[in-house]
Amino acid sequence: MRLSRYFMPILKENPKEAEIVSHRLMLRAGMIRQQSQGIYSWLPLGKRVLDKVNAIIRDEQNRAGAIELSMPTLQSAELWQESGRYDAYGKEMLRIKDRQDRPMLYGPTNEEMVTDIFRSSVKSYKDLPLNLYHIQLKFRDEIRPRFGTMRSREFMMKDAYSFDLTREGAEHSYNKMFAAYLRTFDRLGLRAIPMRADTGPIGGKLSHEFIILADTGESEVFCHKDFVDFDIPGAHTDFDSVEGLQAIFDKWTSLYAATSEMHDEAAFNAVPEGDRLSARGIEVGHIFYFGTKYSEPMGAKVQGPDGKEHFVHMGSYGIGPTRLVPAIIEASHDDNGIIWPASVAPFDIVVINMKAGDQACDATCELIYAALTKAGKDVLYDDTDDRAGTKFATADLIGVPVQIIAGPRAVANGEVEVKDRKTGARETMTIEAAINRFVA
Ligand code: P5A
Repeated sequence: MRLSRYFMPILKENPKEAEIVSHRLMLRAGMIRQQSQGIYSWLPLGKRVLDKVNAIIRDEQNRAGAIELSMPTLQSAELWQESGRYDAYGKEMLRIKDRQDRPMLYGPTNEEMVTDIFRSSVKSYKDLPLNLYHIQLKFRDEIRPRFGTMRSREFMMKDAYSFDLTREGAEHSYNKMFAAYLRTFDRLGLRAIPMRADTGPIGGKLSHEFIILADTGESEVFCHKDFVDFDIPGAHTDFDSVEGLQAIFDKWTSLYAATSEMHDEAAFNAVPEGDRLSARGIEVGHIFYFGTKYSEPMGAKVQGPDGKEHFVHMGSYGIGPTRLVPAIIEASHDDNGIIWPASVAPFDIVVINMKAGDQACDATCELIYAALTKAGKDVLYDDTDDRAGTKFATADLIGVPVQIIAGPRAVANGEVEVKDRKTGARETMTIEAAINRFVA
């Protein structure tokens, strides 16, 4: 992508409305724009990151055996009247009427709708277990939308829903998502700790929030410090192994970890003082087991091996991609801007032409840009006629992991500089060596 033809509206000044660093940097880097309170557009640079986050989430959902579908954002109130949540959900639900005066709503979550899909076609235990997910916009009319897309009114959610014949089966489904979440957050460069949590309007008794420790987090959390170094399940984890996944779950729940709503002071005080971590955190995921809470009132049942009908045991599993992007920034930035983990960086490499219009600089940058693009890298080429200082500041701000800098003096020697955004380390090398370093 040539920057001169791209759309990346950088802000020079710090936006006044931004209270936390991730919000400030997302606005300054031209990643998002607020359209009305708590409702955002994702501009091209932000969209690239969001797509990469979603690709990792999707990959891990698929690995764990979940199946992707797509459900609408607008839902009929009737379904919610069946489950009893239409009145219970309160003011957070945006209620709308269509032209026939039929009550509709902008979905805050999809337990009812997916249960309706399930009951319309699954009739036998032989079709279980089943886990259906989508990555879709949601709307919650939050009292205090804030911190940009961290807590917005319209936001994206990966929501998965599992169906099993028995409670034991449902626990295995829960453990699959538990392990998939550990892997997902790890691949996003984050350390997320599962903590016992309140189930709120989703319901049920068993739930875990996945929390990233961060001073700007909205949740108050308490846990054993050893979680920070626990091993993440590997890529070859067997998601069909009941014992294997139970062992992962048991290990990751063997020490104290709870959000403030579930906090048990006495149990926490039993943890040796030096091992106690009391901190603030960002909730990036939340998983639930709620048994037959929706299947019973909505009549979602299957025929079991005993020939009788059984209400299915369900769970639901949410991740917030539009919250994860700022959460990653909270965890990875410096005074100059964002430092993206390679897995979600909007571009792999930025090529900086320090003197656009200079024949040798232009030719060198074109050569590198073409070679790296051909090798499958996402390359941003800063071919604008901005000052070199402005270009360096922009490259640092948008946090692309590698900068290849072509200035007249180095280029005259057939060389360029390669800068690592994270460490700031710079190396001068031949043009060929710079290309070869990034062409596998
Ligand atoms: C689980 C999937 C649910 O809604 N039903 C379907 C369950 N869970 S949840 O905890 O309420 O939300 C899941 C995740 O969505 C993100 N999230 C938000 N992100 C940005 N702005 C918001 N206002 C917002 N509300 C929820 C969080 O990552 C949460 O863990």
